[in-house]
Amino acid sequence: MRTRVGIVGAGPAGLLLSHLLHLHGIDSVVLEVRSREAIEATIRAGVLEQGTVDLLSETGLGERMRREGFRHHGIELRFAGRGHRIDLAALTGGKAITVYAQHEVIKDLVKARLDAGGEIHFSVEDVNVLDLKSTAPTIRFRKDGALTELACDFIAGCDGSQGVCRPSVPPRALTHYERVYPFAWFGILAQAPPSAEELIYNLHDRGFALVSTRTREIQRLYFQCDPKETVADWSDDRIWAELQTRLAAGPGWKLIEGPILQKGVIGMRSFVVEPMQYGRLFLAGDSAHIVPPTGAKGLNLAVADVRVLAAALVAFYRTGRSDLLERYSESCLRRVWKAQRFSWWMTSMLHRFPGGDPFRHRLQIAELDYVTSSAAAATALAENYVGLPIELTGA
Ligand code: RFL
Ligand code: PHB
Repeated sequence: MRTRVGIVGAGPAGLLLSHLLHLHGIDSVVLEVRSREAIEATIRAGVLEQGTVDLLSETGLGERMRREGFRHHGIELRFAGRGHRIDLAALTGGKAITVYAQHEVIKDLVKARLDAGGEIHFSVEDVNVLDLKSTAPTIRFRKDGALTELACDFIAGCDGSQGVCRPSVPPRALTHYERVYPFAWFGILAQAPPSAEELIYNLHDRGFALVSTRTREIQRLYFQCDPKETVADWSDDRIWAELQTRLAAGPGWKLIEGPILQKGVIGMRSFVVEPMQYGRLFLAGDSAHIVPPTGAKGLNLAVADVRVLAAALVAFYRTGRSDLLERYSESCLRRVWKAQRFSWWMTSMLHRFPGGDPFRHRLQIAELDYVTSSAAAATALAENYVGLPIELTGA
């Protein structure tokens, strides 16, 4: 087997890269360890930045998103029992976010690739990336038990935080930056109508809570918990009582409850690897960086990376120039670190840290007070939340 770009991982990064390359006539093959059913059913992100929405729309993937997604022009920051609206659109010249589940984006991408004759191999095993420093890197894998080799010009490592691509780079070639937070998120999907028209990020003495949505019938809610806690520790009644307590905001507001359809505990960490390239292997998305979910940036960063990578590969195949590929890591990392800063800042402002340091808590309240009362501070939050621009220098 031979292709120009071998792509490891059919997450948002890998599938979108394959789609963007196809639109420029560049062939690729995507290899995925899980089944199509599994990737289309995994519950993860929900918030798409304005730039992500624009890119999906411009490349023919926006039809269902426009119909079924929810465009939100603001978010609420709630603390000390009171809500404060951040008017994203007014503060950013009309930009907004769209709430449309990651697995719906995945379904749209898989369908677009398969309809266009694209090659995605699901449920492959034993994936290995080889000869990364040569001009002919190879991916070896098992499909239906048979060992197969895919010869490539380039390999895109889009295999997420637990993939094989990053660990295949000699350790001394990479620098890791990491911060692990002393708390986690407990996430649920509940069958209930929305309790609010916009997302609510809430700080309470008992910890963080987040009200998000999926559809008119299904809501997505999160609350801060101890990383050691498990789903078994939280009965449905206990979950609703905790959420009601944390989100209480006077007599006029109540969280609407309903049957809980899914529960999970999500660890929180910040992680970046530098550089995002080794020879002809390019890392994109979660394989190169992880953000805590408080800023809603992970999927959006994956999209930004592959946009830069696709532009660099298109330039290479059109004109033979490789300078954009050489600058790929540097271009992405500037934006990655800004998203890291924003995600760390949102996380630090909105969570209770174990030990209950009263000084830190006062600072958090002061920060929230400042962000919700100063146009300058609110604008800084808004422009980061809707997404900083993607710089495609020289493309
Ligand atoms: P993915 O989505 O993890 O996809 C990687 C794919 O690679 C496959 N794979 C392999 N394939 C072949 N060979 C191997 N050896 C392989 N090893 C792994 C995997 O099966 C998988 O299909 O990475 P990608 O494409 O980089 O996308 C990143 C995003 O998925 C992630 O950043 C977001 O989900 C993060 N995130 C959010 N991001 C946002 O932008 N907005 C949000 O609102 C948001 N909310 C969230 C989130 C992540 C969450 N969790 C569960 C961590 C909310 C949550 C709860
Ligand atoms: C979600 O809807 O899953 C979601 C929303 C906002 C976040 C993280 C996750 O910050």
